[in-house]
Amino acid sequence: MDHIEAKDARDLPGLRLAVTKNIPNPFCEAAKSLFHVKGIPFTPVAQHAAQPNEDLKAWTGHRNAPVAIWNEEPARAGWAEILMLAERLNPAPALLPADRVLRALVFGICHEICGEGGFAWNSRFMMFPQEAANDTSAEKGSWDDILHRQYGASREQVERAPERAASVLRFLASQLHEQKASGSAYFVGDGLTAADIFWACMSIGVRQLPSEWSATPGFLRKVWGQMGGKLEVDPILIEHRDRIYSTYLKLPLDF
Ligand SMILES: N[C@@H](CCC(=O)N[C@@H](CS)C(=O)NCC(=O)O)C(=O)O
Repeated sequence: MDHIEAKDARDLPGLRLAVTKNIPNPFCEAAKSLFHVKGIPFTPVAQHAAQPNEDLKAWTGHRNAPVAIWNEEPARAGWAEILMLAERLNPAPALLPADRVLRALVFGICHEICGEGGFAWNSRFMMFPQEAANDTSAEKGSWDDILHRQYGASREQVERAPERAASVLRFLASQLHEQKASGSAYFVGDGLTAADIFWACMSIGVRQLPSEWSATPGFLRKVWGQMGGKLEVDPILIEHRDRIYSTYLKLPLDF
């Protein structure tokens, strides 16, 4: 992916999407996928993992990624805001059902996957060394220091993370089993929604994509492998992920 630096992207028109460079950051993979499925072009802006990203921060108020900036509008960094922007910029294909109850279910499932306290946040806590929880002595600017300050990792959060992540995975699997029993291969209703895309992209740490699909750097494969090894994942979740990737998303991943 041909990223441009934040300082060069600021004055460009249209959609700019800050995404982590050289790393398949699941939140970024999800944001890119939303725009890909809808055919919405964007200028990729480099976010450098665990770095201060001063120009990006000065421009958008955010150091991490993804951040979506549409023309002069305020920057959007949360998964729900980015999804709503994508829905607005190109309503088709709709990734949210028109039916209010189903729509609320999609949002709830996405929150369990991506939101604070959900699967992705807890699996990230599982990548923190236990002994580093609450450690404020990490060297300033180091990976641990940035992660602690950015994402908050109390000892309680780190200790309970595996159980919390596992309970989301059980919920997601039971939803897919119920849907399968009623003849659907999707999380909600009978077609693709944001819930399918968020699960596909957020699952890539817990069960990694084959190297033909993702040139994930070795250090990350190692950390993700240790994290994923601590979680049971019902095969239906991975079958679903693989089908969503091979049917709808861009392969191989481009980061
Ligand atoms: N803002 C996103 C979360 C984004 C996020 O967690 N990004 C992390 C992914 S692990 C990131 O950019 N990590 C690299 C860094 O912090 O430099 C949301 O709340 O939906």
